[in-house]
Amino acid sequence: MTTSAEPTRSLVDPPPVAPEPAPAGTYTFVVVSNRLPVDYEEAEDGAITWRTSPGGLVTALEPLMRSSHGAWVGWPGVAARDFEPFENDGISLVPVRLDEADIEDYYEGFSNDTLWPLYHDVIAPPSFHRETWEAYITVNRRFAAAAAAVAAPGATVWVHDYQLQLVPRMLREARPDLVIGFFNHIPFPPYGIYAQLPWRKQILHGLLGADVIGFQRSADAGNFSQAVRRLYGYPTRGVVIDVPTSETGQNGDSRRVIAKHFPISIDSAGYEELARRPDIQARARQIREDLGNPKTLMLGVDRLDYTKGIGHRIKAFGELLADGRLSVEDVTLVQVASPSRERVSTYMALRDEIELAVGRLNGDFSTISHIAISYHHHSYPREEMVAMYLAADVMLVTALRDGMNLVAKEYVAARFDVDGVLVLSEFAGAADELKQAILINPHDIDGTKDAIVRAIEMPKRERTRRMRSLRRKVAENDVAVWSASFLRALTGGAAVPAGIPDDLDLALQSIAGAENLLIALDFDGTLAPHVDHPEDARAIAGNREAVQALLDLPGVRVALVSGRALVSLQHVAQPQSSVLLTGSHGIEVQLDTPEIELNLLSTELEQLDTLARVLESISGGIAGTTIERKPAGMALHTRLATDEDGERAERQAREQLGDQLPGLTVREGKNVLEFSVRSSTKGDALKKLRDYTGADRVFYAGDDVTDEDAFGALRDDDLGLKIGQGATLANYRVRSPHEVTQVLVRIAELRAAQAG
Ligand code: GDG
Repeated sequence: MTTSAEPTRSLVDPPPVAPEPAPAGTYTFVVVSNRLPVDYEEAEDGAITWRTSPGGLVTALEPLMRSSHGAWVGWPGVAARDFEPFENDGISLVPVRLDEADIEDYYEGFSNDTLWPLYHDVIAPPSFHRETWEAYITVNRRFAAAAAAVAAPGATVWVHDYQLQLVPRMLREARPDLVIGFFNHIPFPPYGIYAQLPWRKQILHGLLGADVIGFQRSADAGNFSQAVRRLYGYPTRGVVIDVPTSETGQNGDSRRVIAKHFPISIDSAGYEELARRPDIQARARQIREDLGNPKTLMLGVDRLDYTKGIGHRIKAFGELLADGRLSVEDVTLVQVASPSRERVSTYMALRDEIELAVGRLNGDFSTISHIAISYHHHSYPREEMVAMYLAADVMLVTALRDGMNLVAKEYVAARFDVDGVLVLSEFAGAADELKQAILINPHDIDGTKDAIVRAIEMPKRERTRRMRSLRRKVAENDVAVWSASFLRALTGGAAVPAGIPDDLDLALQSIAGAENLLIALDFDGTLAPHVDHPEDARAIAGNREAVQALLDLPGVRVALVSGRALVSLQHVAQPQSSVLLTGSHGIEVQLDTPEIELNLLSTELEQLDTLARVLESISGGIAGTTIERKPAGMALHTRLATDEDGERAERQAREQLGDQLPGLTVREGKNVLEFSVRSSTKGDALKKLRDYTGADRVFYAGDDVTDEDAFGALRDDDLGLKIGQGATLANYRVRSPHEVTQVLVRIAELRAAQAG
């Protein structure tokens, strides 16, 4: 998140009398960041004005803030002043005081002179000072205390960025009831670099106080998990880290922490809306005209920061002019370098270095009528930025290391004309998503020069094709999608304790007494841990015995309810012969007979034939696509095809089948499109099983979203058990397949005891 002064402000007059803020401890959603999203101004007569800074984060969180009784905790941007909590633009703001010394040591010192360079792969040498570390602890404690004071019982608190990495742990210690999320806006470095930090264990400990730790790229999350393994030895599996709850780790209890990538984005519709404004388009034309209508206008927009590779960009451009591959008559580079961290000495030196390079280059190449680099050490209103994006034929993002780089996404969002070329460093997080940009290694000056020439010469058709694909990515993954997915992981992600909770045990005592009891169980993730290769899944040790104990009891039936095809389910589960089976989300059933029932109608069989014919012909004509037969449908796989071919195959399949078989059910997955002639859910499977067994009460356990259909089909007397995290309709939850086995054993014991 940018901490530089945001230049555009919409003026918001303070209400004559500040509205009463809600009393402390009542906010159910709290955001904590170094800077509040407002700037302070004091008129000569002492009147205070707050102007909102319209960053992407505010846009994303504003609706939630309003609807969920939210508060924002942060520094209001003016030193050594106490402000009472106040409301601005409908958001409750809770100011945290920073004195001059705090700004020097915690912000400019530890945050921006130690963590920032260290986390950006030591592009500049980090300083390590014990006094600034102490200040970092003190200020983090102040932020944690402020958040703890305003959060309601059980509230969700979302802490942002590298300045506040100790806050999650401090908050958890003060308020174990809270659900705590943390998002790191900048990269997390590889272990070899992170390990240089003298306080490396303390920072990890601080972060691990959160339930969900978000990063920009999966590589950042991987670096973090590796640091946790190396420095603490905690077990990690994929995105899950098991953190012992006791200091010694000896009582075996642990909290589950998620460390995962959630790539941040922008308010893409907002940028497009600005770009479509006639006045802004007119301004874009004006900008080109004022620059002498160059054939190609190139643009760089960055905070003046050594991570952004501004010097590398200027060097590449200068060499192209010197080589005669580009001419100042044809090409102009506009470079906006917005002022940033101007009191930190590295930044002062950088400014001198960049301005020397710009001056030298202009001296060497500019003519009276054509300037090589139009350089601006200012901030501009957002409207002006969008006009520049529209005016620029080529956008240069040459960061040496960047968490995401929002400028790249803003350029794409603004280009509603589906034109313009983005040259993007592979060291910016945005490169993970924006693959249709021209990706460069900015350290490779020759490669960068070639990329610039290629961008300038790119034919219109290729520009359009690439920009269309970039625009789809940015439109589909905007900042609202980002915040929603983080918060979903967070609120569904509060740690699930190990063992059988007391309320579940009570419910088990009740259900064990049913006259006819149906125990219906999902397999993957419920009886068997999830594995990389589905064919390797096996139920955990002890599960078979637990199921057998249930099967031995009168009045109990056990069923497996799976999304797998039945053949595959039989292979991995190897169930006892009296276990009832349903597969393919209820399309296949096997109830006390060796035969699998499919029950397809003759019209459905005909549809299946048509489906096969259409998909075979599409797949036969497009390389890298394959088809898979399913019991009541077919899947078109595009994983091995190029993006373009995959999209074409899926489009053709949808179009042709939409015409020929309009009633078909379509499910879209990652690189797979699945068509079924019969739509069925695990809820349908459960109804079938209930009818067949005549059960008066049902126990259902599952871990997946598809199990929600089964939970939805349960009656008041039944018992739904969700395994793991995530939103659910089930009324009880346990942590893992180990607990499911314990639960099955417990039901068998209780029922045997009740019968005896
Ligand atoms: C950090 C991470 C991550 C810049 N100059 C002006 C101006 N800006 C706006 C841009 C953009 C924002 O500032 C800069 O965002 P970036 O993502 O490019 O970079 P950082 O400031 O370093 O941000 C970064 C980000 O956090 C979010 O997580 O992407 O990697 O380093 O929105 O448009 N805006 C206006 N005038 C300017 O002169 N109005």
